[in-house]
Amino acid sequence: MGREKILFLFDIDGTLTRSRQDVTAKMKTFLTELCQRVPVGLVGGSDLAKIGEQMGDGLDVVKSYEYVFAENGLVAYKKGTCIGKQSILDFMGEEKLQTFINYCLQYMSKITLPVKRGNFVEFRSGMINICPVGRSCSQKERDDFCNYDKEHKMRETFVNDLRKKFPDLGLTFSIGGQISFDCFPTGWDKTFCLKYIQKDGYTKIHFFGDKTFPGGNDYELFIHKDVIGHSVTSPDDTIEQVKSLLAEMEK
Ligand code: M1P
Repeated sequence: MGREKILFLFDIDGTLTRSRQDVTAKMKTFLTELCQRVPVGLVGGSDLAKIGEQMGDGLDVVKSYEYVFAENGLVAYKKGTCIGKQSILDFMGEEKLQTFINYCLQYMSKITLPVKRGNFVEFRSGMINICPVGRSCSQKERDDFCNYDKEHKMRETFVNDLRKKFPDLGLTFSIGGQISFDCFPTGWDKTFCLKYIQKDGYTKIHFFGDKTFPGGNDYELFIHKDVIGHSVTSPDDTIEQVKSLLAEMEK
């Protein structure tokens, strides 16, 4: 690998794990071995608690990788230490925030779905996650909503409505997972994590993500000029692509 300073950066849902599922033993072993060869970073849309739960380390996940970026990097850790945290509350202010949340709750109160559960608005540090079916749904209800949404475009319609209703709030709406969408200030997408990484002088940043298409929450980072983007189709595909890349680099 010569004098290159290389970082491998991974999206989580759909890339290292199945959507909102726990990491497999196979992937965990693979990542542990990879970390011994190159610095590894994680960049997920979820909050830190969910990332820790999925990756099997709880909140200690921040100590297992060179970087852990939760909420797209709006909550950032390097070698186990918090190096940055953004606040959507500071960005929007209470009044605008409440107007926005109230509107979303009102909108969701008017739609009928096959099932509705609880936890429709999740307020995070740097973003708000809106979930029409409710985050407390079961795995089966999650999968059912995901299929229902493919047909009925509930989230797409909701997001289009929000774009029209709130053109001046400076928010971006991103459908990154199966049942919800994220709302965050424009520019606070996954490229946000680069402001921490770039300080550390990497000459090559390889990023692996599954939602690399326009509108997907990996897109902006995937196409960023300072990043070599790799589009994957599943956790197994990620392992195969990383293996090929390592073999290529070691030639
Ligand atoms: O990491 C992708 C997304 O994962 C979850 O989405 P969902 O619950 O809809 O499958 C959420 O944590 C979301 O914020 C995140 O972007």
